[in-house]
Amino acid sequence: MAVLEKLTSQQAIDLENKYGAHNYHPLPVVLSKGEGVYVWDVEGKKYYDFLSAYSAVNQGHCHPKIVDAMVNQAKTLTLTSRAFYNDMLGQYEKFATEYFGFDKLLPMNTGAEAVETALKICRKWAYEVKGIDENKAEIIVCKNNFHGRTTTIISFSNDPVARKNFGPFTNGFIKIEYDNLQALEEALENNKNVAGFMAEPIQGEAGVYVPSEGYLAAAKSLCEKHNVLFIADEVQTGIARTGQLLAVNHENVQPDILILGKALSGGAYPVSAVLANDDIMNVIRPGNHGSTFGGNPIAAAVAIAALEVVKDENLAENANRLGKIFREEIGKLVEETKLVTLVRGKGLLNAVVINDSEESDTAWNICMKLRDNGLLAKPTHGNIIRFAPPLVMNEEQLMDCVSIIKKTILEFDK
Ligand code: IF1
Repeated sequence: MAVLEKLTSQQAIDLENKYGAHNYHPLPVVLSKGEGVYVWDVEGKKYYDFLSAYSAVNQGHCHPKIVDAMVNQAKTLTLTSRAFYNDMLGQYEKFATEYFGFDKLLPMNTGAEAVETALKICRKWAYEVKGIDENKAEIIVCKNNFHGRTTTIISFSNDPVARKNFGPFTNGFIKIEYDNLQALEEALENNKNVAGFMAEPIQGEAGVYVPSEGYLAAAKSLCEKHNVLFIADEVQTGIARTGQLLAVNHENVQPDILILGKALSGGAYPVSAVLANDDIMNVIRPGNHGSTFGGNPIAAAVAIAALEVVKDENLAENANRLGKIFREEIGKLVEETKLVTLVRGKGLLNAVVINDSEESDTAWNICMKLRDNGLLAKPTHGNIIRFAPPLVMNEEQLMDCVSIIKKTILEFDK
């Protein structure tokens, strides 16, 4: 028997169930091909992808320019480790730092690793530059955050499912209400040991929670006033998803530390990064931090191509324009049916709230029907459905999707 054979959907699901850890509860659809805004299941049914691998596939599935960069580099040199130099990393670092406007970049692979990296840089800066006593530094984070799944990161999560029985946890974090400037001001004023404030510009996992206008800019100036680093986790909101290159750009904020992942590679390869200026990044010296794969030549080639696609194809502009149309159209649906209470979001990161309890299975059932009708989306928190298609979508495709969503939800309302 060949190791790899063509499977039916049920066979693929059965294999994962039997041989894989049960750390996910996927929507039952088995995908085997992707192109642009579309994916196909193993039986050949075509779907619009409205998750984009949680915003990793902003540039669309299997973007030819990104795939070519990956394949060409894979045939030339894949990995050297950082024990030696490679001829791609420096070019990528120059390109990406100029692209985002920072002095330096530290390459990692996954979002969680980049968050960990940012926290370590922030702490070291606190001791060596700000002058906080060793082991006393605190970092302010927000309630209902999602920054990944490592032990330190779940230490400041308040999701019981993500935390339960994974303790003991890492100290040194202060949790405040999101979108609450007074809470931030109090946390900063009462404590000389605060090193940083880390936030998602839009809370993704919390259900695409967009903070009040001006929140990020005001939070940044409060941080400046208290000599505290403003750390933006743009792993999900970055790379054109919200209608600007970065979500902080909506408020003209330059973070002290920027965290990127997901779409930094167009979903082709795990690539993440932390960016900062020299006064901060220079606290990191040989031996302090690293990763076998971080900064490898394939990652460098893929990330350059992925970032070029974002500019070449005006993805931020497109996300901004289509996002407005999407919220306007779904807004009409909110008027039409009691089943949907609201639509919120920015650019093409949007969510609708279903008028039912978090324990109900209504949103799940709607997603199953959307699947049957050729559109893939996933519920979060039981009653919220996230809608985040690849940013290469055009208006005609978007209107097609809007009509699938409307039709499906109105069927439910009968
Ligand atoms: C999963 C959510 C999205 C993130 C931010 C860091 C990371 C993430 C702001 C870690 C990851 C993911 C991971 C994914 C679900 C997902 C997610 F629903 F949890 F919130 F995107 F909406 N910072 N987000 O959103 O990045 O280590 O995963 O590369 O399956 O857990 P990672």
